Amino acid sequence: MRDRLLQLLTATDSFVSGQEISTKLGISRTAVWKHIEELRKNGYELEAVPRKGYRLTHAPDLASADEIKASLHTEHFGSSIVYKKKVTSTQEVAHELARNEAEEGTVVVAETQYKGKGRMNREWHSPSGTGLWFSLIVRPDIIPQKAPQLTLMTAVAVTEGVMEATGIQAQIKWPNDILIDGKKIAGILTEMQSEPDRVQAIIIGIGLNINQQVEHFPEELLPKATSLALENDGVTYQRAVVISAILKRLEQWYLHYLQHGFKEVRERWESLAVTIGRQIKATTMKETVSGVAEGITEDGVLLLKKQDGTIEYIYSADID
Ligand code: BTX
Repeated sequence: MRDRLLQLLTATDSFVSGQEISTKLGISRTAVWKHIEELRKNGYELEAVPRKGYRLTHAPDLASADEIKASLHTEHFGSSIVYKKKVTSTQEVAHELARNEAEEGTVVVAETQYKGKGRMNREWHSPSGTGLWFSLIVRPDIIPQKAPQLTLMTAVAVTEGVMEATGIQAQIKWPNDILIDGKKIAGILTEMQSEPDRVQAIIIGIGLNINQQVEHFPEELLPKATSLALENDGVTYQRAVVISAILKRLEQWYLHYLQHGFKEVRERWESLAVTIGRQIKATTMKETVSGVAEGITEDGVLLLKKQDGTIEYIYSADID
């Protein structure tokens, strides 16, 4: 009910009458008033004028299920949202839900993670109430070898979602970093539950720095990380609006991918990637290779053209 009430109030800058809310939500005028009071207790500011109704003047930055649903325009991504104040990692919660038959499109979102993880068990810094730390469960009918394509698809959707919600130009750095002016704004971690020849679930984890100010970052991250607010002169964003834009893009690309395959995802990825066409250094587990990034393969493998003209296939590496 609260998400539908919020939807009505946020859809306009002017007043919505108590009668209209009562009719649209199918509840009594007294119930409307109680829900409005509930919103106020949660930090919403509303102007109430007799015979005109209610007008929303301030919304707090909450990323709970109700707030997200109020701005969400998807068919089924986010139709089930599990919201937690504090978790080890949203990946862990989502894995557990996926093992217990959670439906495709289920989202786990947390205000903070105390064991947020990146690739290869690196730490993902997830300070409370500032960014978006969330995991999405999908169940594509694909073979496990194709799962990395979904990481690239996610990078496209996050980049587009950020640009749509904020107007800030973001770019992708292979394989899964989202950057603004060379600094990391988001990371993606995709993990899989599978049988030998079939994917059961893919858990797409996304960490996106939104409202952190300088003091929220550990010193060692400051030179290489940023937040949307820092890129916007410190002015903050509504996290629910940003996650809604990302989930919408994710759903659109995912349906497109299932129907038409990876081709257009790959083309879009290459057009958003800062890496492609540039001289780079790829540090893999066993060596460092330099060359020009030519593009990616169908499986998301980076093609590096070395000085002698040969092509090196980079499966996993850190790029400078
Ligand atoms: P990654 O291995 O590419 O990046 C991890 C590295 O990024 C760290 O070693 C550190 O240098 C840097 N880093 C850590 N925290 C931040 C941050 N907040 N902003 C910018 N840079 C940072 C990327 O791994 C994948 C991250 C996925 C995080 C999401 S959050 C929701 C879900 N739950 C979970 O535990 N992980 C995912």
